[in-house]
Amino acid sequence: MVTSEHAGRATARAGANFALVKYWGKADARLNVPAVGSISITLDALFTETEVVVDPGLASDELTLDGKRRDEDLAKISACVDLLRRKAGVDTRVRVASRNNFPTGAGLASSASGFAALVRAAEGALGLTLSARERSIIARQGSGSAARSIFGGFVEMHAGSLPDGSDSFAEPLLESSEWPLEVVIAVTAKGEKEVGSRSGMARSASSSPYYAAWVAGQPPDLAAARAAIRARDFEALADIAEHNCLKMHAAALAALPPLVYWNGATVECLHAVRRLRAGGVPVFFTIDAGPQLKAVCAPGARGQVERMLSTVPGVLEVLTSALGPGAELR
Ligand code: 2P0
Repeated sequence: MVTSEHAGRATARAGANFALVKYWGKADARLNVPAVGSISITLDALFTETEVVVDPGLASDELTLDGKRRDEDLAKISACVDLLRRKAGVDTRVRVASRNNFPTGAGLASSASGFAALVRAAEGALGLTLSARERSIIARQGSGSAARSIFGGFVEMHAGSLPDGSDSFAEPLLESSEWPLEVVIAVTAKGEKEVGSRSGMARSASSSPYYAAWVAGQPPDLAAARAAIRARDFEALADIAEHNCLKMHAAALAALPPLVYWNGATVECLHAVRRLRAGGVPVFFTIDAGPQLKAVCAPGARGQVERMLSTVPGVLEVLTSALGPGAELR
């Protein structure tokens, strides 16, 4: 039953996020429950905007991404909208039109902002009113990191332990205005990555001798990052985030076949950020399942970091962002 006066069509925007304590590995692939919790920041300058139109005339869902039909992604999108259709008690098909204002699928977290915007827009179009926690649980089933983009600022994702995944959701830790860090992203390659996160995680879990150590090390890393964020302790957050990132990549590098997400420029950027930090600039790096380097800056340090990363050979483009809000209707 569609009840809201806005039902039928809604548009939502969600910011990309990246993790400072990473999600890598699943406890339940069917429900997409992560094996570990994670802590992320949501960005304001990199976002997905998605319109969902309920159309009783459609025989199946339709999806366009950046203006092009994406039939290959339709099954995942339909499965996510099905969760909302079930809550609304309807079976009507939808037309989904989604746009990213940043490169898709190159380790810039397009699935995070994509599924968060989809859930928020489909909820509106179907006339539902969900709690933020319900949104996060549904977004997680689309993509684990999307559970975090429901919220703005600093966000913690709980892995949870219940078999139905009902305690596997994200929650806000700190609003962006409470600690306005900024980020500089060094884009070192464009185009879709070779091994997606989903198969990379599965390969790490099944073949990396370091995977068990990675999972076991996560609770203390989460506790340390949570405490650093609550205390606005930049140095403590920098130490734990760099360590956690390198541990995730160590587990991935040791998979069979190996997962090498970095290129030469990624490594040069890593060294550039380390040199800046050693020279007293408040900045640290993190790298996800792709070759882009993300530098997190204390307020005031962004300009210097941006100038430095722009000069690193192999850097194609430098993007900057403040922290931003959670998924919201437009
Ligand atoms: C993260 N990544 O915490 C980690 C670090 C990539 C490296 O979450 O299978 O696209 O859809 O749940 O969310 C990317 O994984 O994976 C990711 P699925 P997702 O940001």
